[in-house]
Amino acid sequence: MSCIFCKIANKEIPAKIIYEDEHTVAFEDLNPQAPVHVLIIPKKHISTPLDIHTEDNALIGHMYQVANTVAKEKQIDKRGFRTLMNCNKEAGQSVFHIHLHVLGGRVMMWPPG
Ligand code: DGP
Repeated sequence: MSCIFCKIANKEIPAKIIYEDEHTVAFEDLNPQAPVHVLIIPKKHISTPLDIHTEDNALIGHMYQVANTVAKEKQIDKRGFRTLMNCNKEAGQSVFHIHLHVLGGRVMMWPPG
């Protein structure tokens, strides 16, 4: 398995893990785009958002609950934060294991560009 985020989930390569449970891992982004930039991944390998199927509905909902936990822990919940998942090349997906970005700690621009 050559997927870098599977390796992080399996502790084969290091990451600053800030939350973990049976189904997900949350860790600091290596190249942060905001004062808070955390990635939430499922332990299950899913390549892109297009590969999310009905059986994953609870897992994806759970990832958003984890995002809320992370936002509260990082104290950006009341100020506001952005969650996003890029899909394929034109959206900027560079790691093909789905990940929910949690960004905060500064004003977010819109449109995102
Ligand atoms: P995306 O462009 O949506 O696929 O986001 C991928 C993010 O993953 C990007 O913000 C940088 C981050 N990233 C890539 N490789 C690593 C890594 O090995 N460790 C950590 N912590 N983050 C990584």
